[in-house]
Amino acid sequence: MSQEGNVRIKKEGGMFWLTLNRPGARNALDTAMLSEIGQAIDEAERDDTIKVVMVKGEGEKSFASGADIKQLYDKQPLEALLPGMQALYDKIESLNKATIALVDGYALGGGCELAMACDIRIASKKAKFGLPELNLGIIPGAGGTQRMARMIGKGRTLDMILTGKMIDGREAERIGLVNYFVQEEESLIDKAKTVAGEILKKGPVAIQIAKMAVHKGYDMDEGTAMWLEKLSQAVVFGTEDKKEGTKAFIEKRKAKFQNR
Ligand code: CO8
Repeated sequence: MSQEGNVRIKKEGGMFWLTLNRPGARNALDTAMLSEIGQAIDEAERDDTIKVVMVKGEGEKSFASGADIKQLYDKQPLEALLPGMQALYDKIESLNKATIALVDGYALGGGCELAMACDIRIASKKAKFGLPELNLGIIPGAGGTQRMARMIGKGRTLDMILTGKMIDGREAERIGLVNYFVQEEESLIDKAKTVAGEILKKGPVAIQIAKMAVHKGYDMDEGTAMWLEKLSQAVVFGTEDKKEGTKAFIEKRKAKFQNR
């Protein structure tokens, strides 16, 4: 994959930086970029040195402005049934690594949906979130109607979708659309590195299984989800990392997890 194409990647201390790189189009997600994001996610998935994928947009104006509207114009009805953006975001949600979206500037439509497919969202003062699809005569189609409702409730989601309004990072934090709103004194990158730093201390197997239990369990009935949790725990109980984590606590030292 090109290191300087529509997507840039950089690996650094267990973090996989994935930068959307079409600043001239406000990082609009065209098919080429979606395909490159998919390849980058595959690469992160296979790399045992990676624990956290950090998704950001190039430039300060936009995280991602949504699907490329110039490409949308020509789309035919049956193309909406193809896997496309929705499948890519499902893949990101199911990734065996933690994911953090760093939102600076616009996160609109498919851009907002991309941020919602990540495990943790951090917003800067310049962040603006919205699902403006109805302005184009379409509806959110990459998880917006579902992930947002699960995150902030049906009432607020319908307000966002039907009015197409944009909200800033502070409001997004207030309603639970983002986990952290970065104040004046701290940069978005520093905050994201601090959050990632906490995840990097954890065992990779436990990260993966915890993610799966939350994401998959959320859509099950509670009794089945509790069983999923129990069975997931049985899996991590069998790992070397569990022995190391508990032993390190007893010996009053930091655990060294090894993905086993
Ligand atoms: N697609 C294509 N080009 C874009 C997009 C976009 N989403 N957003 C911005 N651009 C381009 C502009 O056309 C412009 O190009 P040019 O310089 O060639 O004229 C350039 O980026 C800069 O844009 P602006 O001049 O508008 O920049 P501003 O800073 O004034 O505004 C905004 C930035 C607010 C982001 C504005 O560009 C905007 O409103 N963009 C559209 C946002 C939008 O409607 N997003 C939703 C798209 S639909 C979607 O995501 C559906 C997903 C589900 C699809 C499922 C398919 C099956």
